[in-house]
Amino acid sequence: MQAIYENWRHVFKLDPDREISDGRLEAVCMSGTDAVIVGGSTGVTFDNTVDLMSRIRRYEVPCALEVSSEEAAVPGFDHYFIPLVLNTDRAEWLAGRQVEALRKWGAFIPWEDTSAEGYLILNADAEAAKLTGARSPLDAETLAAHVYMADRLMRLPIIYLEYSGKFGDMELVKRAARLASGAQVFYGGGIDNAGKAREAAAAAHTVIVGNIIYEDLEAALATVAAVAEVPFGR
Ligand code: 1GP
Repeated sequence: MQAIYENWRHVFKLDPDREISDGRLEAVCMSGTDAVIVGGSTGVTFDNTVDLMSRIRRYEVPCALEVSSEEAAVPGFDHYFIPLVLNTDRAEWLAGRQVEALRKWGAFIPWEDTSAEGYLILNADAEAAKLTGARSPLDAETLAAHVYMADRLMRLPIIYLEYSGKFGDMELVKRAARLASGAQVFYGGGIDNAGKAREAAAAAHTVIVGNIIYEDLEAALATVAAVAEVPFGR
């Protein structure tokens, strides 16, 4: 069975903890992006997640939730992504909190619509890096080892190279995507114009655009067409 995200090349990520007007949300949802992911590192609650989901649901765009806390797991999304942070020594972010949540909710999870993401947080200044104690940056060989771990040993369906807030090293991203034999490589971080979107689209399977939506909507919207221009063979 084909995963819903398999053909996603461009994704907008919206943070439930940030305000977005109806007009701007409409522009994002009608932009031609392949999907919207709802997620954030801090301040994500059940209420602000339900609220954002129901507003996105006015549009046809596929809508997924990246579940980063048990309290904010809201039913009704098309797909659920569960991040497992691979480059941290704090096991709670790899399989600790997740196991705690599964003890309670494991029997109720829509497994067909749920995928694990092997998260590599590569910008030490990112909120998520501080929160999880991510070891970053990683040199090329260490990154490659993490890709082998995620892709070959753990056989995770997705590897998420997270540079949140900073445009990453596209050579590293390219290398990771080339090494991944089964995993789909998501790239996110610092895409704030069409040029960076094109570069990221040439390096990764899927490009995720977040913050610029809130800073410069026109620039954010321009990334959709930019990614569509770049062919990518898996
Ligand atoms: C954040 O990877 C996404 O989780 C996107 O990053 O906000 O820097 O675009 P930016």
